[in-house]
Amino acid sequence: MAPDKWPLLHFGPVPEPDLERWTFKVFGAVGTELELNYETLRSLPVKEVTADIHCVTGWSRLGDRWTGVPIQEILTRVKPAANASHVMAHCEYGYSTGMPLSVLDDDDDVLLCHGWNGANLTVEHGFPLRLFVPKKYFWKSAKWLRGLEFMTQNRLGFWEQRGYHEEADPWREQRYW
Ligand SMILES: Nc1nc2c(c(=O)[nH]1)N[C@H]1C(S)=C(S)[C@@H](COP(=O)(O)O)O[C@H]1N2
Ligand SMILES: [Mo]
Repeated sequence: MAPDKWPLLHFGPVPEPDLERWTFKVFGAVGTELELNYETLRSLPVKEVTADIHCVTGWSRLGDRWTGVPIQEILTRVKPAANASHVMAHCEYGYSTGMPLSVLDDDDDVLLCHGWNGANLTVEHGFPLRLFVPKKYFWKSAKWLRGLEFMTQNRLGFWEQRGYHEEADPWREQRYW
């Protein structure tokens, strides 16, 4: 798929980034809550991952380069509670998506992503920050991420409440339930 053929898919409007006021919060069942501003976020170590993405509606993109803060950088700072089992990603305009902590806690390719193929993500595709979880269908890769909430039990996110499969494993084609 050519770079100009990256479909846009989201519910609601594209937010206008206000980097002066932007914050990213990690809260809930953690040892230490964390709040970062944009500058601090961008000062954290980054990693580049080459990965494929799969949208539940049938399209994929193969081999793009995704840059961002490896999730381990956040997990070691906040120290999830021993009974934390799930994480909810919270975004602008109330979009949310949840996953087991074991899915987020992946030292291979889960990122707080701000770059794509060598440049910043475009706003349409989630700038200033999107969660990137390439092992799952792409609706888990929440755009305009503003927070991660650690939870001691599962809750359903936006698309999960609307019938998308909770586990979303593309290799098992877990699309809807
Ligand atoms: N904040 C937010 N993130 C979102 C969505 C959304 O509606 N809102 N849609 C998801 C879905 S269903 C897909 S397929 C991808 C699409 O990402 P793209 O528009 O960058 O291709 O974003 C995911 N992240
Ligand atoms: Mo999607």
